[in-house]
Amino acid sequence: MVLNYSVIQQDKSCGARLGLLHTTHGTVETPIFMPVGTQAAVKTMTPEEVKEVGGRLILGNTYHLYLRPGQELIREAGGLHRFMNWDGPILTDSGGFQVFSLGPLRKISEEGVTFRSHIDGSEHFFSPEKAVEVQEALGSDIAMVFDECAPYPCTHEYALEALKRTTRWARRCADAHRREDQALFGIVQGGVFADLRRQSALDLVGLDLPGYAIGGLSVGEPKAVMYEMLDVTVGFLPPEKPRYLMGVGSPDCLVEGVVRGIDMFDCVLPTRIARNGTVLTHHGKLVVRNAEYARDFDPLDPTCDCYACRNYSRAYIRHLIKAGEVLGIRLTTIHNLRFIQRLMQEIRDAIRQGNILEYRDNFLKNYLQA
Ligand code: PRF
Ligand code: ZN
Repeated sequence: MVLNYSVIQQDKSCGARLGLLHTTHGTVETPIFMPVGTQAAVKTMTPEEVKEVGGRLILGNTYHLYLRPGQELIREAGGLHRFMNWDGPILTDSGGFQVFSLGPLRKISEEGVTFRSHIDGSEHFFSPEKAVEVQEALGSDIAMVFDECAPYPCTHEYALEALKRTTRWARRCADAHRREDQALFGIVQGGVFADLRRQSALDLVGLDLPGYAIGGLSVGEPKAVMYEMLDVTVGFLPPEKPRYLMGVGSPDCLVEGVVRGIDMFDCVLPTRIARNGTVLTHHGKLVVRNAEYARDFDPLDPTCDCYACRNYSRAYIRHLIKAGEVLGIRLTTIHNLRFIQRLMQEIRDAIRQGNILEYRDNFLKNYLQA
């Protein structure tokens, strides 16, 4: 088995668990947050810097890398790890979500999706088989099935059709998948409908894949609805396999996801908000770009151990961002990724010590009061 997951400790009063995920490129502890490197780079960061802030498993995007520079070029480079100089594990998203986000630029059929490139408008066709072929060429440690993420809101009828297609496509992905050093995860869909989440999870579990993601959430629905869907879905997933909540990464959702039994997360949020001058702290978000920080010579977060907080002030970083100096957004990115990685470390420590629910309540009290 290429991917071996083991639960080290299961919390008694909630779904939270500690685990070890063994991949072709090393072992990582779960729950884990995966920084997003859409175009074979975590924006503004070197792999060494990603490691220094605690990043261990990163995400790449099939859609983007297929369009540019193309999977054959990456194969020629010796695979995505070699190409980008990251020797740790990589997970690639299938392109399903990105292609479906293109709106009027795409056309869906049973065979696959025809879409136009957001770069030059050229026409392309993606199918489950193509998504597997591209991910095998990239050589990621974990590949994702090609799924259809239903929009929010949508009807029960639409969500049912999307989930049934997602299951059929998952089977085609599994049949096409050859690489033994790569694990292929399924993706549960079903919109915000409990009966559909149940059906999707049961159908996919029947395919006996090495891990399962929960897709189609955090697409505009209220957080309470997302939490309810997590509770329903996790209940039908096998406890011995890893569970990945796709595209979720706000600090409160990470903590709430973990207590519901999620092991893996990814999100552009920490890196994206960093680039517009917003940083994460235990007391909520801080918009360091704002005028109120012009003469604030404290670090972004006085309790943070990151390179930015050890060396620079809010006033200086605000100045860099206002002046368009790229160092500014590099520093906010380093800080935000470090904040999230420390949060995950605190979460794992709390599970280990048996007080994750207490940790959650205390974290949310501070984080959401702001
Ligand atoms: N499917 C895929 N990638 C995703 C999602 C999904 O539903 C989401 C939804 N939050 C984020 N990324 N393939
Ligand atoms: Zn910091």
